[in-house]
Amino acid sequence: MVLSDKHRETTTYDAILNAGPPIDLLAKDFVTPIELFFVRNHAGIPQVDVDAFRLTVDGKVSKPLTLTLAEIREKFTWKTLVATMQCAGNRRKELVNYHPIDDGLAWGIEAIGTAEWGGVPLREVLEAAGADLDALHIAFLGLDKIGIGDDAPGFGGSIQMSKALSSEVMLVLEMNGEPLPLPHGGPLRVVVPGYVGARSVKWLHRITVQDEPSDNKFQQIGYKLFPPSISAETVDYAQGMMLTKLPVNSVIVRPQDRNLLRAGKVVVEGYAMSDGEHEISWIDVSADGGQTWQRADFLQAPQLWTWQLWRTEFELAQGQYELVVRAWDTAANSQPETIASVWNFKGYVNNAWHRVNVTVK
Ligand SMILES: Nc1nc2c(c(=O)[nH]1)N[C@H]1C(S)=C(S)[C@@H](COP(=O)(O)O)O[C@H]1N2
Ligand SMILES: [Mo]
Repeated sequence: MVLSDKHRETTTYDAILNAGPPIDLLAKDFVTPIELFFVRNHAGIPQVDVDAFRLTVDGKVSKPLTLTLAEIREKFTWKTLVATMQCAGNRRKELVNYHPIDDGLAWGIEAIGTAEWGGVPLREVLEAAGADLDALHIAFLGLDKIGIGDDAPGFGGSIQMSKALSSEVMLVLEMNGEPLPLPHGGPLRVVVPGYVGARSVKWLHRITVQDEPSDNKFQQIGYKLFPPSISAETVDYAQGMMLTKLPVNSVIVRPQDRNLLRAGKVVVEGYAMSDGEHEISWIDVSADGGQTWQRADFLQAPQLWTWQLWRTEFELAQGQYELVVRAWDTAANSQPETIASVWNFKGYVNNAWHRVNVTVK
């Protein structure tokens, strides 16, 4: 794990852990090893007593539930799903370089990882609680304390009922075949494939069926998108767009910006990701700043809910090169060309064409 000073903040509880893998090791494997999987926390990691732990399911339900971890395992259908998790702040650094952003972590391209998640469908738990399926939202609450004092609220967020009932949304107890590690929300988290990472609430202990989105500050203020014209001074948070699905994105992982390369065959590789509901269908790579393009090869068959790893080669003579990548998904969604058109003062969901400048000697 690489911890920069920027990624260390402190509360009265403990240091806030935020970390990502070294880029050399990013997206080398289709399933990310746990030690290379980014961690994004807004507060200290809570110490959870697994024996005393109970998940509460309440709100618009006919049979409110309090479940132990063992009951969650036993009462519902166990399944595994390989899915990519990506922070809404991934690639924020490029936005910051274009125009300053006060808030959030200046992530490079490393706030993304893919795991095999083990757990049970959220839908079955909602059905067991007799959830009113006409209710509009499902709210999640974590055990971590945002702020100081025992009455400080946990990190929370919500998704629409229609997404909550989809088979890919899971209550997760295992990651890559191991008990869910504490930094990733152990013993229990929700995983909402295709959505910004913030909806995959960690240290989950309460699920509430309700008609309004969560009133948690990470739903009402954080993780809202605004057009480039809105600033911290002019913002009315009530007008913001709550982030849900991630837009199509693609990133050059190797070589890295400002790398010095040997003339001849240059391998370019990276990842691409859509909203998960659509597979990536085409990845275009340029070595001349976007004037000419060639199609990259996929390193595995496209699949739903995961990233697409890709690679291509160029024959490059001495000189300066701007490598660029852009992708499409099967619904013909693609990426905007410029950072200017996606810049937003919170620094979310940057999916502009990704550019890397290299020197070939
Ligand atoms: N309880 C809780 N859940 C949380 C967070 C948090 O700070 N507290 N961070 C969210 C954000 S912003 C992201 S991107 C993902 C990151 O999951 P990971 O740390 O397992 O990669 O967790 C989400 N769930
Ligand atoms: Mo995030």
